[in-house]
Amino acid sequence: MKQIIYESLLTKKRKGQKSFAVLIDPDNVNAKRLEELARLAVSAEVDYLLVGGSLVISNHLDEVVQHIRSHCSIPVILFPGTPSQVSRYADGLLYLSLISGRNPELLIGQHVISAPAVRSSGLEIISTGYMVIDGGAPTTVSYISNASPIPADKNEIALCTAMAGEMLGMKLIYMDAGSGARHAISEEMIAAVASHIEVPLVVGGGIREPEKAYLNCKAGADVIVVGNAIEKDASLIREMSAAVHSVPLLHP
Ligand code: 1GP
Repeated sequence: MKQIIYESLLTKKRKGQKSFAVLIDPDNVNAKRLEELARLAVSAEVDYLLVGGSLVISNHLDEVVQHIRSHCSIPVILFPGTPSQVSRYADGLLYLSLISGRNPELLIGQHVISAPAVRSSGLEIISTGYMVIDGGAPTTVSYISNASPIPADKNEIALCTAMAGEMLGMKLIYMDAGSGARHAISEEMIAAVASHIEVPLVVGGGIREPEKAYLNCKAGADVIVVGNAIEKDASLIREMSAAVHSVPLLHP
């Protein structure tokens, strides 16, 4: 199975090169908006476009992905909230297992049901240990998942969870405070997790300021995901991307 996106993440991680991803919720975009986002993302040198949400109500995922693809060549990675959110027009798919929760359906149950469709999609599948961290208010993901998030100050739980995910073979750890979280994940927790794993670390949820994106990268995040703040103000794409890419390389 092709591993183009993942190989590029590993290469960047070795160099300490950080990536910026914009999250697009198919429910909140139309063709005009997608064109604007694609244009801004290209000029800001955004690394990845994530498409998905915990509750996709609309039924136009294929259309959304095709529309993005026709306007830019930034890799499109699906971030599915439900097993039905698969589009063969994307480049890759985060195959999420909610390792911070204790809901067997989201750990393995839905994967069993969707496995044949996911495999036959031909997408690059990236096995991802998904960890929801308390962001100060119930978010859609915590409600839908029916699983408690990791408390925001329990760094040791977060790092043990991430270590377990990595040892179980997950290729990526995604720490998420949930879309629109009141409080983004602390740099202390990010640093604790990053120093105990070797796979790339994705961080998202409630990041509103470029400064916070920068500090998260300095703490050890490899990929920063921003959705809500950009939905409100698309011009933030440029500043966020610049902040993430301004982190000095390990071996320039
Ligand atoms: C949510 O990590 C993403 O799953 C992004 O969160 O929408 O709050 O930026 P925001």
